[in-house]
Amino acid sequence: EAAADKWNYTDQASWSKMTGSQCSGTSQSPINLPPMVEMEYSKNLKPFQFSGYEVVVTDPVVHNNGHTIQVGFTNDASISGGDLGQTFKAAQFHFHWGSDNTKGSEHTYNGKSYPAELHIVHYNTKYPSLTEAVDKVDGLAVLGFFIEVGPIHNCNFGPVVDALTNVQPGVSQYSINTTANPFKLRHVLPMQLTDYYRYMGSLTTPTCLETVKWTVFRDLLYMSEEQLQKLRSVYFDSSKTMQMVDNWRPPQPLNGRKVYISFD
Ligand code: 1SD
Ligand code: ZN
Repeated sequence: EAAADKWNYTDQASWSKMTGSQCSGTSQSPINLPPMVEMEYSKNLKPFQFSGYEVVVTDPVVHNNGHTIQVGFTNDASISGGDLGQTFKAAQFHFHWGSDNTKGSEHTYNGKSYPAELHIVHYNTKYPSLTEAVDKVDGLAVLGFFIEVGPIHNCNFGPVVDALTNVQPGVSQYSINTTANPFKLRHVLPMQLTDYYRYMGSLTTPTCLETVKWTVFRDLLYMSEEQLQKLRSVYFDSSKTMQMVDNWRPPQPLNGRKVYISFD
């Protein structure tokens, strides 16, 4: 792999020394979402239009990239509305999680961490690909969802979580059989999608490019303790010395940025 991929979560101080890094910039992600009174209601933050989210995901591939578990697919799914200005196409989704339930999310709410966070990475359709869009100021829109531990198995995450035993490093790509395990992007998301937080930020991984319009939803997702344990049972690399846990970056300074809310 390219040198740019050689970073880890235990030495985050060195992220800013990487070539082309913006990791010590002033509009970094994640952030702590401040208490309600410190956020600003915006009437422009209308509901999103989710297109292609209701179809059965085609050719889903679960990939251990050494930093996270990422799921790619070939069907078209996109978002517009939500004051994005343009249409953004879904490229992949992935997770960040902790070694225990007290931590794991990247964003926090009023100082509170959740056991995990789901990110759906979208790129502006004015660019031909995620790679082209990633360094453009209006390139990316990431949707973030807090994942809380719940009492029951979330069957909507079943196909992905059950694939985890097959994506240990070395066997890094695993295709989900959608005949046996069909799933839809919409079903992975919470029912209610009208209430969200919005701010301008960055990728949460090197090189932390400040090209992301962030949306974090108010409604939580749930996974069972067993499902969270399955995430924690993946290894970072083929030496299998470190379980893939705590692959989250802590909140970064707001530096005067405003956080807007779609509800009041
Ligand atoms: O961590 C992911 C990274 O794996 C990659 O998907 C990148 C987009 O190219 O996005 C970041 S994040 O900011 O969505 N965490
Ligand atoms: Zn992420």
